[in-house]
Amino acid sequence: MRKQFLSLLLAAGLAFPLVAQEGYRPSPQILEARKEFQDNKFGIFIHWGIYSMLADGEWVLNNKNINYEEYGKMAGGFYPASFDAREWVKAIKAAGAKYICFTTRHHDGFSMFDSQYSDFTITKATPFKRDIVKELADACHEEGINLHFYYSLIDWTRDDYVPLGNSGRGTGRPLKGQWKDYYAFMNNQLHELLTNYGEVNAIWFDGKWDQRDNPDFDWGFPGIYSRIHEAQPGCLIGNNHHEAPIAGEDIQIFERDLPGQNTAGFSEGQEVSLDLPLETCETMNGMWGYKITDQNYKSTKELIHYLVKAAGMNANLLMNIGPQPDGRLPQTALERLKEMGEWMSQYGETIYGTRGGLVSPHDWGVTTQKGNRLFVHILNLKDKGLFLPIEGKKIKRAIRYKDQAKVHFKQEKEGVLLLLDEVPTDIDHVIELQF
Ligand code: FHN
Repeated sequence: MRKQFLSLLLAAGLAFPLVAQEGYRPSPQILEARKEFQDNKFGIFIHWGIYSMLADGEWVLNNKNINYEEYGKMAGGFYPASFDAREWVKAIKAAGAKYICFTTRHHDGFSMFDSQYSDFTITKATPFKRDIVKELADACHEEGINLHFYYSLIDWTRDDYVPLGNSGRGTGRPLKGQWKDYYAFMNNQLHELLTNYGEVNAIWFDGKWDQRDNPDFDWGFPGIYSRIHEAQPGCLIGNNHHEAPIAGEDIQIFERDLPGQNTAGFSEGQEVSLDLPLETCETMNGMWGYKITDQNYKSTKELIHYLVKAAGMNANLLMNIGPQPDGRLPQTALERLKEMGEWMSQYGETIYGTRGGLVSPHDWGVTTQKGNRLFVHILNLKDKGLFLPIEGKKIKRAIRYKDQAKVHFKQEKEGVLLLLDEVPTDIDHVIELQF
């Protein structure tokens, strides 16, 4: 099945083998973790930090050229009294998501965990003092939700962030430090994250793209990656660098676009991996971090379509929420989670554990597949008939997934014509074909 899907991608000019991974042999444990990750299909991204107090997104320090010392003082007022990790995790689990990716430290350099390598942390610099990552990790482990840690490569406040790029230039921090110190700092913090919080299923790096002014800069990823695997051999590694994954990376990440698309401009020239799990990340509204004026939430239908399309393109969806400074998830986000959960409780079987299906994505929708079951997700069809170019496979049975009603079909050499009783109007009209 995978072969067929890949050949369709190739035919569409979408997928290529990646040479940058040459020589890398993932361990059996990593291969198993990759499979579990792909089976999980749906995760929730959480961008949260002290920037939520300014309610203008996670880039506010850079965008407003705020002085780094003044920005740092905000930590003294960060007291998210309503934060309840269990409530978050329960709402996310009820949505059908199988993992959470949390920003342990974003570009502002503030650590949402207790770290002996920085004073700019939730436990030392705020009156709240509670280790948010610890509470979230414990809640995830209790609820059986996988845990991924976002970790920024960029730092807009430290003086030893040497690969200085286009961002963070207006924060006024002195640049007098040395790269070796920053590198050691990152490795030390990653070690803390991987040894103090139980099982971590993935580390999600971000920010390599900031080195544009310094294209030959060497981040020393092989060293970072091998230390991660020393600490947790089954921990997956993803790096949102908008380039082909390099040796040691397990997930190919697409930002604000489905694999093979480039509407957001982050995926230019990015070839879709044939070998690696794919993940696409997107915001529920418009911004990653909390922005008070951004009420531009996608509808539940749009979110479900995004998830289904990602699955049909063999990718996971990592859907973002930006919590409020009081520690609550925004009400609209909670409503979307609830409605997605209702849909997933009915249709989850057609998403979890599947891979991109035999029929490549079309305007009308996508297909997902599990063994000899092909799920045809009709998202946008104005007719009662749908032709599927399935050749060389005998269809034994066609049913409407929601009520198991028989669907009439005609099978010819060139493909199968599904004859529906009516023009589909559901969010996702799923037909199951059994071979
Ligand atoms: O700069 C970040 C941004 O704030 C956010 O974290 C996203 C998530 O994919 N990644 C970066 C932009 O590529």
